[in-house]
Amino acid sequence: MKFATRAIHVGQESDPTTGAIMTPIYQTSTYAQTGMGEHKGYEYARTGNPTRTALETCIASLENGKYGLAFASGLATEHAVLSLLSSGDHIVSCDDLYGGTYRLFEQIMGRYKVETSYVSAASVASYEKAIRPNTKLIWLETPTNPLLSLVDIRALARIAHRHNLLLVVDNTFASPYFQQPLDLGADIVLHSTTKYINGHSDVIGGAVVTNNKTVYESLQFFQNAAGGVPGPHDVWLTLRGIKTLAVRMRQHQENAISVARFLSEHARVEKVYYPGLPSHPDHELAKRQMNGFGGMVSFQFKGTLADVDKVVRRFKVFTFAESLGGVESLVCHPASMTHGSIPKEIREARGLTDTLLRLSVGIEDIDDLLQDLEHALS
Ligand code: P1T
Repeated sequence: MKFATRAIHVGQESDPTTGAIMTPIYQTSTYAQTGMGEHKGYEYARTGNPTRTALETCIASLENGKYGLAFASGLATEHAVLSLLSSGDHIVSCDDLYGGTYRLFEQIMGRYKVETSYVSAASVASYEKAIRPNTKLIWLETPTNPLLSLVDIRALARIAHRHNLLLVVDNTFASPYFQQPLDLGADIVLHSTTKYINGHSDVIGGAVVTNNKTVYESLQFFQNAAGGVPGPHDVWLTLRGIKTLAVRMRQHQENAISVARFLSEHARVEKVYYPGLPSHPDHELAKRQMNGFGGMVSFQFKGTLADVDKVVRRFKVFTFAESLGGVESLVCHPASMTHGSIPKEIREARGLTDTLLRLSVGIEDIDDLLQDLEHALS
């Protein structure tokens, strides 16, 4: 089955009891058991829930993976993956990544003596150079949040495996529609399903997919032992959203291309970051390793922080808010919002300046989006 069909049907067969087309919301904390050790596959809802199983099966299929697990948020998913490490281990990651991930690495994992080195996001060689005897993971986002750099997943997978490391890819920005990292050699792919996978800005969630049985069993153990699971209603909303992932992603991309072109020609825009633009340094790589370029566009505004504040107040269709990947367009100021937990000097050294704005281009009519941008930037 092709992607769009799998998004609608995998894990979501009609209910065997009633024939209901939609996966029921199994709003239960526990399940009747017929005798000691005898039950219908479910004992307690932290350990498993059929609505959650449907989502886990569907996301695994969309990532071309064998095993999927859902969590209560993207960060809870990351925390689960980090539970594969022990005190004294080391991570090599990219220097452009979601601020919350950086905070988790530094302020939580750091306390457990797990150290992270951050290297230039797009440079394959820099990851290998940073590997130490105690390195266990290479962890990357591609495209990165918020500067939309790419790294060659296939090349990094070769490096990771040569050094006996696991390669983890946060695929939130591309979504499985535009990129399947497991096919390129990654060991673990994760998502904030809060974003494109759910797509309607009404759920916080996360998921991880792998083909590695040992990794899966460790993550499943952690899911139950630490308990950061999503509730059945959130999971059901995510399943409802995932059915339209293919059609939404196509429209996000179509609108994002128009927005990126518009911004590239605008007098008050210093620089546009969008992998679909031929001028993007990773455009050729994007064409090779992705099936599309996605719906996120960032840009440097020509002006001061005070000017940027005026711009964000003028939007009428775009909403000034954190997050991304919903049907509605959002504009975000990473320095004060999503990446505020990264110290200013580190942020700026990475190119994440005070005049950077990030757009999550929605699926509204493109004429309205361009008119809104024109008005806000004027
Ligand atoms: O918010 P949560 O579902 O916990 O997901 C965290 C997360 C993980 N990975 C990436 C690439 C992300 O962008 C995020 C969350 N990001 C935002 C809230 C944002 O506006 O960038």
